[in-house]
Amino acid sequence: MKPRQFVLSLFLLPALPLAIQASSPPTVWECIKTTGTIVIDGRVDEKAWLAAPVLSFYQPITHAPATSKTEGRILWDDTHLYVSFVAEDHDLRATESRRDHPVFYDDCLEFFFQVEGANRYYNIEINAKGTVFDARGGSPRDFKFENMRHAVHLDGTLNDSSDVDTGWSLELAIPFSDIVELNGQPPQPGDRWRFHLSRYDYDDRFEDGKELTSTAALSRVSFHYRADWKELVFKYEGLRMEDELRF
Ligand SMILES: [Ca+2]
Ligand SMILES: [Ca+2]
Ligand SMILES: [Ca+2]
Repeated sequence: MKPRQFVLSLFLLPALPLAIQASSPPTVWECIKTTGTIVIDGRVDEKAWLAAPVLSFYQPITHAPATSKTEGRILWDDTHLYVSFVAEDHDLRATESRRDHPVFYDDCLEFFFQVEGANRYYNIEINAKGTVFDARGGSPRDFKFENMRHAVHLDGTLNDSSDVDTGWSLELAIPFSDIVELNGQPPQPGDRWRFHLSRYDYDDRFEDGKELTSTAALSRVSFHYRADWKELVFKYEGLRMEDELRF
């Protein structure tokens, strides 16, 4: 960085350390349309994923980078919204196997979103066993994504803290036909939803036994506080397969 740029940066960003400010989460995210095929097997290795931009995760309030690195990706096509996570995790823990029970007491990956113009939001939370908690308007009892597909892949041993695990990954395919406000139609390019991806990582190395992180700049320790979420903008032009094949 040239001296003049450095002085300018200090002038513009007086309140926070430069290292944190430089990696602050963006407030708008482009959702790229894909023509690629995504196999929902928990492995985030399709060419479509490799071509997608990566969302990073941050701690609430300070917006410092997550200790446990997580990569989030979002794509869409004419029928589905696709979400994936690749999560480093030194100690994989999950015991809940009942749908719509509190999977967030386990290692858990989450997707919150609200369709443009809607009043109610959706949240999908999935633990490292693959158990689903899904809710509309905060209530899991009255709503279920009937045709959502998901899969997790573990790279380590579940509920065995005697070793050091590598992490886990999750793929989701959410059919637009399951989203009430869309009335059976896919989103239109230019539509602006609100969203964030979030995570609970349970590990004794953390001071209170867990780390909560999000792709959004959370002003409080709440994943449900919609004012802090990002905008998700559906892009007009998608990636062509030729672009994806370059990776
Ligand atoms: Ca896959
Ligand atoms: Ca383990
Ligand atoms: Ca963990």
